[in-house]
Amino acid sequence: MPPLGLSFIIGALKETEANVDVLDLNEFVYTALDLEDAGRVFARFSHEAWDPPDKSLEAADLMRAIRGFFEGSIFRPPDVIGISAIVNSFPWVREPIRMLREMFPDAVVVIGGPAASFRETRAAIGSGVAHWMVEGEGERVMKVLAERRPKRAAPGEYDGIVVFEENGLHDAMVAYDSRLPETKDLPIPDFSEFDPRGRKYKVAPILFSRGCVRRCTFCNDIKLWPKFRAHPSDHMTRQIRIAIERYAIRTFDFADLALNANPKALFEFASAIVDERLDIEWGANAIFRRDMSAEFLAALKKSGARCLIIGLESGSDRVVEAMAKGFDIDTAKMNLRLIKAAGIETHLNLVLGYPGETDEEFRETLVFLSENRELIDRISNINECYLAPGTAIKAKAVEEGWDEPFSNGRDWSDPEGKSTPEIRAQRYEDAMKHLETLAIPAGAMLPDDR
Ligand code: B12
Ligand code: SF4
Repeated sequence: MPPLGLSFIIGALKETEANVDVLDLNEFVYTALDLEDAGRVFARFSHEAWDPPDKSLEAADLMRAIRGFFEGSIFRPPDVIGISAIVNSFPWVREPIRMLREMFPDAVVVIGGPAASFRETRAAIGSGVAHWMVEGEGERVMKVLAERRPKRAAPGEYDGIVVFEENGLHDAMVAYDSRLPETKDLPIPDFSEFDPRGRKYKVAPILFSRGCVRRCTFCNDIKLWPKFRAHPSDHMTRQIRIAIERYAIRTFDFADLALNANPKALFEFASAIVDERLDIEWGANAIFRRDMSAEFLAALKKSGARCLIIGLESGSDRVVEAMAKGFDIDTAKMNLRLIKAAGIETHLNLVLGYPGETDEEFRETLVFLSENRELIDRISNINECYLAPGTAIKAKAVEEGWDEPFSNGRDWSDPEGKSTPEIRAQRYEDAMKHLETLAIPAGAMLPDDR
């Protein structure tokens, strides 16, 4: 799938005078690593694949290959270099950025994406890497930086964006868009630089809404998209038409955090897909909610819904309440029954070892899976609870002294010793065995599964 975030940025930059060139380092690295099946790496449960590159020969070889890739693909010195990085990949981007700065000392270097969006990861990236780190949505900020090309700016308002200096970051300014554009003013994501037709893309990412209406304690996605807003239906159907007509793609993965966060808007969009006879198939993340009706789900099915991926996280009412999930277990069961009855697959996410989760509460999750086996098609994600930067639970852990602000978020133990790294590893193993016994597939669906 071509990357959606970058495609939005490209769409925005193409509204300016800028000439835009795109290098897909992700794709290059997977090809250079000669992974037989790169897709399976994405499906891995462990973080190992993303651990910092060490000084091994493989890492040095890879960096040499990346330099060769830059030398063979950049034909005009860029004025501005934008890099998109997630938290997991920041250790991998420092060295390629150092190379780019050496090759193009006059260029303004900007990092955006989740890695630049949290104070903790900005500190980990450190000084001397980028001139700018951009928090959150980057369409308008990147337009301003590409048009004005400043290496620094005085803290405060700069051409409609907010810029500030951060303690410890010497030569990097932080910027964010304080007046996020209405969705109707956002560009249509531009996939043309990724040439989806020339490659073997079968599925396109698509986005109906930004943000979420819930505030789960372990979630940092809401920090990336603080304000919930849905795209107008005609914006969406136009995008779908482009994907069908230009790239012959009819299968879509919604990148929304919760596609049904605004059911009324989603009902209208689903109806527009049907009215315009778009004939597509799609999957999306969703939330459990009391007001999910059979009629609503029938409309989603008719518009091409294949699966809904929902964060159940736990089978215990106390634990989901502590997580501030915004539903109870009875609602989850009722929703699963209706979704299956509508002919839509149900995929669930689980979080094991939330702070304070007892053995008994963990067993409630296993019992939930057994009792509702027929209503569950897949467990998409199953993870030991990770204290991510920017989350309410991480802030609590730091305040109460059972985790460090810049820790890896994986080695913590709660104050009562109910959740420790060992207990979580054991729960993970037990849950995986349980899923195997129940013959519930675990792991995200891959393009080949479609
Ligand atoms: C869809 C999705 C995927 C899809 C991507 C499909 C595609 N081809 O686009 C798939 C399934 C492939 C995927 C894979 C992975 N994902 Co993912 N994914 C998402 C999800 C749900 C939405 C991303 C998205 O499309 N957003 C829509 C666009 C518009 O937003 P955006 O990408 O954030 O881009 C905006 C800003 O970040 C910013 N921006 C981005 N780049 C740049 C660059 C510059 C220069 C500037 C100025 C701004 C800027 O502007 C953009 C436009 O507003 C997010 C959750 C989330 N809240 O974002 C997780 C998320 C990004 N994924 C995550 C992870 C961990 C992964 C994997 C590592 C999983 C794994 N174990 O393999 C892989 C890594 C893939 C990779 N190599 O980068 C994490 C990253 C953790 C973090 N906090 O950084 C997230 C945040 C989910 C989470 N909370 O755990 N993912
Ligand atoms: S429902 Fe999902 S996206 Fe929304 S706050 Fe909770 S975990 Fe985050």
